[in-house]
Amino acid sequence: MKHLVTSALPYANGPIHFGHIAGVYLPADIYTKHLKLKGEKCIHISGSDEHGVAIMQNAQKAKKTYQKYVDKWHESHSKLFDSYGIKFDFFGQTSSEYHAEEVLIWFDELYKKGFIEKRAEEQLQCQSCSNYLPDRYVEGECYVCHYPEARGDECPDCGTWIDAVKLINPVCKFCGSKEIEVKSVDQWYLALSKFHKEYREWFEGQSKEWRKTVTSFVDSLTKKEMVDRAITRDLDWGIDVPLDEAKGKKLYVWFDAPIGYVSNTKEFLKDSNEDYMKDWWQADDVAITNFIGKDNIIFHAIIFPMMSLASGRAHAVTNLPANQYVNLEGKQFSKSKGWYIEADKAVNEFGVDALRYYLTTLIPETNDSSFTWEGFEAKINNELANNIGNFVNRCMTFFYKNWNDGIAGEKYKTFFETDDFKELQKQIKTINETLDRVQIKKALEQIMALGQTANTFFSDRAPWAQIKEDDDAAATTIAHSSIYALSLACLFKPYLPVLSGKIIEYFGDVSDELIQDIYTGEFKLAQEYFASGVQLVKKPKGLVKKVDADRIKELKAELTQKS
Ligand code: B3M
Ligand code: ZN
Repeated sequence: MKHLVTSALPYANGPIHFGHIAGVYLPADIYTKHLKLKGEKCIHISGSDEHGVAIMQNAQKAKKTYQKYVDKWHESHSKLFDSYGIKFDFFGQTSSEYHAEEVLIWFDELYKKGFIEKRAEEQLQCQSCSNYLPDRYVEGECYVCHYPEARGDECPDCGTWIDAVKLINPVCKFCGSKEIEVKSVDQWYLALSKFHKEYREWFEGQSKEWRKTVTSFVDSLTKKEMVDRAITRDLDWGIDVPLDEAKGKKLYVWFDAPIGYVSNTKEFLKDSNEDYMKDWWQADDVAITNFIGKDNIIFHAIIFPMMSLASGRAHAVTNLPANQYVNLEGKQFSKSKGWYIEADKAVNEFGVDALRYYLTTLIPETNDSSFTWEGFEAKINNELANNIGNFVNRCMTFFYKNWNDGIAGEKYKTFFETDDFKELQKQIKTINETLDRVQIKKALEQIMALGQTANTFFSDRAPWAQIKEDDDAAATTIAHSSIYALSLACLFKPYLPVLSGKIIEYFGDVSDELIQDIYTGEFKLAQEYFASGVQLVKKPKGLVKKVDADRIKELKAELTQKS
């Protein structure tokens, strides 16, 4: 099986916060790294989502051209991901030429097959500036809950999916005028209703192992029927609708965005001998995993699969690990209300491992979770530093000090005859399986439990006491403990790139094959490697820096003052 992993394309329209990182990009990154470490063929594709009304409005506010505006955010997001050790095989842009090309192929295919149809739609038009007012270009009172600032696409208060023509007292967001009329305008619709039966067949077959949060939501929306959706807009930013009749119209952002997974794969492979269609999107031996937040389920579980299958252009998603939300100290992140932590500053201050560790424990797989500064402090100090940092550090320091010339192979060999070794292998296999099922948080807990086992192994034997009476026994303890240490380093590789790298460095020449052999619990190469004895090549230094409690108090106070 080959693996095509995608992360939701972030809007090039504002900063990325911990919720995005823990909900989408970090789990996708860890999953990809896991697969690659196992030696599986795998690519991780994403990119900026650069169309849509929200972006147009903010670009206008910032007095920038749309292109300059999205380019700026694209660059800023790329840097942020980098600083978090989040790697993509390709991270593209939906405003690019290659993307528009691919989108037009999809449109043509769907159009030819009768899945795109023209219909007259009632739409609002401002009589003062004469703009049509799709989506967020109009605001007014919600006709369901009477919240006064409902937008043309959604009411932020009650969540109703708004029909803009029904808004009470609508206001034009271009010019502020209230002189608004309802006009009949032609738009093109994606005929989801025509594909209902085929869609349900696919969905029922495919989603058996999906999270309940996803399947019950999709069932509620599609079991009885599917509703057609307009995929064109009267705007001046987006991909042109390729029909003479539709001159001046653009494709709706949510029509083009998911095709970005495909176009970015194409761009990634353009100079290789692989074909993005034959070898990936249309190949039977490829598993497609889309990492998304729960607000994107409709498009990834219903609309894009329908587009893929109805057009015949691509296979639809295999697994859809959609996550819930991450809050900040119990409330939603809000940049405008100051309830916010800048992700780039945090990683600069505390380092990539500390943030990746804590954010992994917050992955909201089944329920919303909450970032708290105290939680951060506790997790880093009590778990990462006390469990892992301490064990590896004590073991390596003792090793370096007492056996500077190395420990002979026979001291290692005996480990592989013990039940402890069998147990270690078993635990590693379990961790692998947990990650295969995309239970990223649970697998980290299992690795931490292994850390606990290693700690106990080390403390029970007390090599500092052993060495006073029996040098051989102490050397054996350290040899066996260092097998645990290197195993932990390999298992942490997808999670904590820096810590893992530092531990591996102590051992000197560790090949990728050896890492893979340990990572998968095989220990074939590992037994050979250890049989020739080990000499540490670097003086061990503190591995995990503790988080300062006073600094945490300051940060917490800063947050509450700002809001
Ligand atoms: N741009 C929405 C979001 O970040 C979005 C996802 C597109 S994936 C094709 O919530
Ligand atoms: Zn107006």
